[in-house]
Amino acid sequence: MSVRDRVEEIYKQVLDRNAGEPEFHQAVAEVFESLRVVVDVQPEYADAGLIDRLCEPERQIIFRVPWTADNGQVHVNRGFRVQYSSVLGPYKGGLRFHPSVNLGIVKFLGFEQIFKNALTGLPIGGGKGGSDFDPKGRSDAEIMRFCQSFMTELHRHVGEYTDVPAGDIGVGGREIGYLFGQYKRLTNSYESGVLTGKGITWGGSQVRREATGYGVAYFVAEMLKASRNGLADKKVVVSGSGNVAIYAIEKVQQLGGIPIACSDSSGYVVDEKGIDLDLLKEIKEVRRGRISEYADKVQHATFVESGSIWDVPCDVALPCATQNELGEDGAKALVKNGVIAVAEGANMPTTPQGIQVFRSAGISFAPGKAANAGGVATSALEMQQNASRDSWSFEYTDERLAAIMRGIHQRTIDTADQYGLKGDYVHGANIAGFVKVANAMISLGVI
Ligand code: NDP
Ligand code: 2IT
Repeated sequence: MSVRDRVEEIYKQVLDRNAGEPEFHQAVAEVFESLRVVVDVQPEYADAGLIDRLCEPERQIIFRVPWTADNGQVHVNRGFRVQYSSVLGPYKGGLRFHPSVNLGIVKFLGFEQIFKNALTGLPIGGGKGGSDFDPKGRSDAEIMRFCQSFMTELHRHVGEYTDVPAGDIGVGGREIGYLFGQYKRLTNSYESGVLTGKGITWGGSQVRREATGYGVAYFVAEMLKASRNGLADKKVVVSGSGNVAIYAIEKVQQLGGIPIACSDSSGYVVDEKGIDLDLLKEIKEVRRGRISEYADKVQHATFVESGSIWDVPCDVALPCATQNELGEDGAKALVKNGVIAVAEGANMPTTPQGIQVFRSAGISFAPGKAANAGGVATSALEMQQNASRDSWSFEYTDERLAAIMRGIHQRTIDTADQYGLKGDYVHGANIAGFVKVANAMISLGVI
């Protein structure tokens, strides 16, 4: 059997053994596209069950999460933690609370995380978790009771040398606080390194809150640097208005770009004068409100309830909401309106058809594995600070983040070059991440 045939056989097995998990299939398919390129040159990577092992999580935990609402009603949610790969370090990756969460979603996120974490150059493995709990409209007390119940089970599976969760959709500083509090109570130890994204006064790192969004902006500035004078004066459309979107907007502004639109699940707003960040933070971070409130407050801004944010003409597009939010039609609209670069702040926000549109049009396109790695990289910096009982300044941590993003950008384009795929960030990120993980797997034997 040829090496290529072997790879196809493994891919078919993945589909058969993980039925009904389309997002997981999609994430695996995207990486396999790059693996075909690698095994043609280095067939040894198809030996010793290496790819088969990489497709199977080391451990998958599913548990019941019962909690009581303010009105006394008992709810039962499902909790997940997929501990995917610990070959480079403790499992590391966020927790997502959203009604769409299921095992397939957590597996796709965990799979992506392995390669993303490898690309950072820091010693972290890959994992992901979460729950189908819907935090929308829930009181602080309900969120706290849910987090406590979730951690009551999760605590036996995590630890600073084992598995280190952080935030993702629906999980921010407030939730990490409640989760850490319950972990501390159950274990009777102040084990700071068990979670990242903690508050600055109790073991958190400066810049972690900002890191994913800042990192996306640093990355896209690198993409534009060579030929286009960076982000200066570029019109930027950012989908979402959560943690990643808000801090992508902040850093884009600091780098001279003009973010003109953002969104949430109810619609999008356009402000051609540039998004008023203080107002956006007030609506989203303080009041936890809806994006339409922005247009209520800013007269010249418009709110569009149905329709696609990708119809807004721009130079740079940063999808920062969720998976598969940018499809073929959105990509075509962006290309038609003259977009020059797209960088994924979210995980897998662009569909394979969307990516194909950008490729065919020669648009610079950076996958989330590379462009949004600043969040987890700064989590690893938080772990470093916790381990050494130190805390760094905002400026120093931000410099470290910027250097890490430049490093990821360089590694990605160098790897693409090396395999004859100049300028292809998708293959570059997949291959650079894979080769690092694969070499470590070979060293550690069949485990
Ligand atoms: P938040 O919960 O802070 O914000 C999510 C934003 O996306 C909200 O505006 C939300 O709108 C919108 N959104 C979520 N789901 C949907 C949906 N199904 N349809 C339309 N809009 C949706 O999450 P983050 O900003 O932390 O995460 C955003 C993305 O970035 C995710 O893909 C996440 O995996 C990825 N990411 C996050 C990192 C982090 O450090 N937080 C690191 C790397 C990647 P609404 O409020 O209306 O639901
Ligand atoms: O997708 C991601 O990289 C995250 N949600 C952040 C993970 C982390 O451990 O900081």
